[in-house]
Amino acid sequence: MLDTQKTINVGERELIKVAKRDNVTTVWDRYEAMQPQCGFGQTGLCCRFCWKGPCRIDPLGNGPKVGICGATADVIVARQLIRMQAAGAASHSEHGRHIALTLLEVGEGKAPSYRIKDEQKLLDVASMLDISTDNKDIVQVAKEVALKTLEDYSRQDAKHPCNWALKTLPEKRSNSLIRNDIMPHNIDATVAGVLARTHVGCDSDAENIILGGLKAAMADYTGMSLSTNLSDVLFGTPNPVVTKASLGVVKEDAVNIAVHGHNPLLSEIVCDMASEMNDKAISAGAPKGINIMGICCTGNEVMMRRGVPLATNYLSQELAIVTGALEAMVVDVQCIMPSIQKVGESYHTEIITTMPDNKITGATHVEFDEHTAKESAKKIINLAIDAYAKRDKSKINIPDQSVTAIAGFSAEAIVSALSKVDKKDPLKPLIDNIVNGNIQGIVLFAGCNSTQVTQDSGYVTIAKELAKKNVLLLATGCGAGALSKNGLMTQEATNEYAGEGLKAVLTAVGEAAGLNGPLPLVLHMGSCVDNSRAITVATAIANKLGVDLSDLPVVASAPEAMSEKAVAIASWAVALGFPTHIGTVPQIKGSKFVTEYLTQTTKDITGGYFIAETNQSNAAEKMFEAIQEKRKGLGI
Ligand code: BF8
Ligand code: SF4
Repeated sequence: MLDTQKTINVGERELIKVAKRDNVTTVWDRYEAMQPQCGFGQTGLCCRFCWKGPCRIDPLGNGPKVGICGATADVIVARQLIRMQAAGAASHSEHGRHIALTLLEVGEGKAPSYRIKDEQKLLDVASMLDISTDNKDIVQVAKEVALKTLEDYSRQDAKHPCNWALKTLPEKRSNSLIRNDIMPHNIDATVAGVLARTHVGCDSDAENIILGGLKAAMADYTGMSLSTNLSDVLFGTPNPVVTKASLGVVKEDAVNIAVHGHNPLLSEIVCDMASEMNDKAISAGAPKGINIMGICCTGNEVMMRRGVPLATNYLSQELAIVTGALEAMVVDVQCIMPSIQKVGESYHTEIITTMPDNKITGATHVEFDEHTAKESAKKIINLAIDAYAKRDKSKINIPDQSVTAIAGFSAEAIVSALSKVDKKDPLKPLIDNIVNGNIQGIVLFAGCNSTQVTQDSGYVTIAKELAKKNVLLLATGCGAGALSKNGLMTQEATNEYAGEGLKAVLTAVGEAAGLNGPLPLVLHMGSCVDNSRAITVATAIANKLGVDLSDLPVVASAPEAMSEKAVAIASWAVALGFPTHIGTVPQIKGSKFVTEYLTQTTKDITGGYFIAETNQSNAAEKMFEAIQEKRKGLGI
């Protein structure tokens, strides 16, 4: 595999060479060692759900067409798919539960490291959840909001939808989800239900299984929606901020600490303590003090709220260590390659795990606890300062990259920018420009990187093509990472790549918002759980027009999807009615029924459907066609 096939990012390509020099194995080396990958696994036709198996279905030859228990290819494929959706939902919802429980502790005065940073947001959330705030102090409101949120994890009345799903979607969409039995009543019960129904000898109707998976995906939506909003309450609602992205953000003369993972509960406090302990790092010989940077979604969280630079996204996380100047990589949960410990050992980097249920053998574990968050953060920073002295100067290779990135586009920030154009009716300029065609539609880029795709190429290629066709671009997760570190979250990118209509709108709004130029070409909406921010915007537009989400010229794209969480997100995008592109080969191709159901049949049920397309230009074309179809439906 050529380095040019590994990533499009030039700085990262240099570091891949350095890794080779230093005898460090990276994700791409392990990918090559794994070839050829098993065709049964790739198509979803291998079942290991009981110890009579593994059972392999032979799709072409004369081999078995059913498993030992009699499960068909359709059932085997569908069951595995929905377990992925449930795992994604569990991951996002555990994150959400952690935030909700912390808010409860703040409401009960038990978490001194945290406070309510955005009181207005808390009041807005309370009102959305029908909690009266009259004559209540803000701490009491926090407690009630947390308790009402936690009902979504404990409700037993299957007829009562989750509060956070019901209240954040247009009524038409909620009703259709309820009608099709894909509206969850309880996140935990929905996830457990998927595990139960996919046990050997249970649900053996592929369609029924798929619908169960869409419900799990909606549980995922519920978990991320509450995560995003309650994180805003605790840590502030993001506003546009100018910062940097790419591995060029590592500083040779600073104690470099990367926060990696997903949960802002830890990274926020590390950032707070870093400013307090900066002088200590200077005294330890690092003239620039402490330099915090982010990786993956925790990186997106602190980038959005604090302007902390983003070092990189998923696939190149090991390369941050290969710079030879990273003192510590502090990780919490999700998307942390187990390999980083081994890479860290080749340099001086401390890998610090923090969560009791996410440890890495050999790494230093500093247990994080909401009650003693500051003490843990202090310990972590001290470890990093100590590591600075252990650097091997001959191993330092920091890419010479300085890429500006404008981030921080929460739904509130977008509405606020639009309100500078029309104070009374902020959504009007956006809707008017969609109607008049200056903006043809909206695409939300989300999801990961995968060894299946040259890193970041899917995002960058498709974004440029759709921008030319006047599609408004939003991004989250590693998609936001890709688009920021490759220079598309800048005003220059708008001038260079946006079609005339889109450029005119981004310029008008940017100028009105005092940016001295256009909004960036791609609006960074945050981490993966922040995908709910785009739904907030879409719901506001749908409600204003009196239509459903599925009527809007809005598409989703996950060109480099890899994780179970991404499967869950893409699936709820389909459940909400959006044509949803995936650019990696999903492990469902062994079942024609499942493939057709997800790419065609769901269109009649939810209005949404998957567009599976690995060719990036074709994908852009197909998404644009989907946008045109929706425009036609609206008569515009
Ligand atoms: O939650 S995009 S690789 S980092 S799963 Fe992971 Fe995928 Fe990145 Fe964020 Ni999302
Ligand atoms: Fe085989 Fe059925 Fe067991 Fe799966 S559940 S391993 S198909 S016997």
